[in-house]
Amino acid sequence: MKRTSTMKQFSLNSRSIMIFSLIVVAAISSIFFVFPETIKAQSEEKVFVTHTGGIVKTTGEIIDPLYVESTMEFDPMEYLRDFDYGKTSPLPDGTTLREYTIIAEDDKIMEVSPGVFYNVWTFNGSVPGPTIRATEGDTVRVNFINNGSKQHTMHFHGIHPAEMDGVFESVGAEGGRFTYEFVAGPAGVHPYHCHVMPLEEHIVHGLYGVFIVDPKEGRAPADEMVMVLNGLDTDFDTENNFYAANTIPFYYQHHPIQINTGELIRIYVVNMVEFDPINNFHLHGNLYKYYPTGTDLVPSFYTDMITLSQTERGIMEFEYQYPGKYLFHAHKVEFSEKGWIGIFLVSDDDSDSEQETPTGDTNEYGT
Ligand SMILES: [Cu+2]
Repeated sequence: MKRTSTMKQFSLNSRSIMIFSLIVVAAISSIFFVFPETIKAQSEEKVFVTHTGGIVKTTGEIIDPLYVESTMEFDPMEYLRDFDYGKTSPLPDGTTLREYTIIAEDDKIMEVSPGVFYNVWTFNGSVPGPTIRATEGDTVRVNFINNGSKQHTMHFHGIHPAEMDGVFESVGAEGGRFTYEFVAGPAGVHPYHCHVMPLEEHIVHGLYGVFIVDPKEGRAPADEMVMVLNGLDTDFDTENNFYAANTIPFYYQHHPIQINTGELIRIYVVNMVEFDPINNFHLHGNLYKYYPTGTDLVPSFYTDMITLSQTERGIMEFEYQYPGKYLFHAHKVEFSEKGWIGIFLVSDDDSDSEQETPTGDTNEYGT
């Protein structure tokens, strides 16, 4: 009796389970039929090749997982020695006009660390924007186009008329234009950045770059580089998650900067880190002459360590006597361990300087 009843019950249960399963399958199929893209987007694991050559798979657990059309690539090695002198033409008074076109956008996605995608706001498609370079006394004309979805401006540090300060004349979204024009000066290294409120938001998303004004008498020939010290708040909690020289954490550690013994190295360094009150720059196996803001031709310090507050900047000059690998990094160890660290690979032989020698994934800092 008991067995028959159990069998009957089992048969009933299995029939109900079967009917229930059919309903569930039919329901899921109909959802897929109605919303096929939704299902696909949620379940499909995307595969990415990162800038370090690694393979990353994601289903969207990280910020902006989709490697969309507007995803941008950035090569810190190319940025390092890339200077934009503008389009030059002579003016009637014998001075030089340098014209630049700068386009702001705020919809790009960038892989800032392997697998971490972040919405960057850019000048000419990169963070930092192009390094604008002129000589003291040149007329700088910047044709600014705002193709972003928010108002933006360009505010240059330096000497210029009030209406060229990029603060009170917000440039409208979706194609707004403004022409900034001023005489380049004083000689030195200056930042430029968007000055629309909330300022912190417009800066930390990446709307900044470097403006170099060369002295009329020039500087001694050197292997010149630009390093923008920046931080990335990828989870929007007003604390930086990553730090870097030129945006990509650890980049110059894995791709050492090749330089030569006995050659003058000149670095234009600008601190654009927000949220943290200070940053610093320590060089190994050497000391450098330091020119704060680059405005004086006589160095103020001979040191291996400078401390920089927001937008503080200067020029470092040094030569290596001995070949080998030398670290440079923030001596605020938290910053170096979160990406602000690099290596100079110093060679005795000029012919080696063309090749990059990645050091692999070893943490050279010894942690
Ligand atoms: Cu802005």
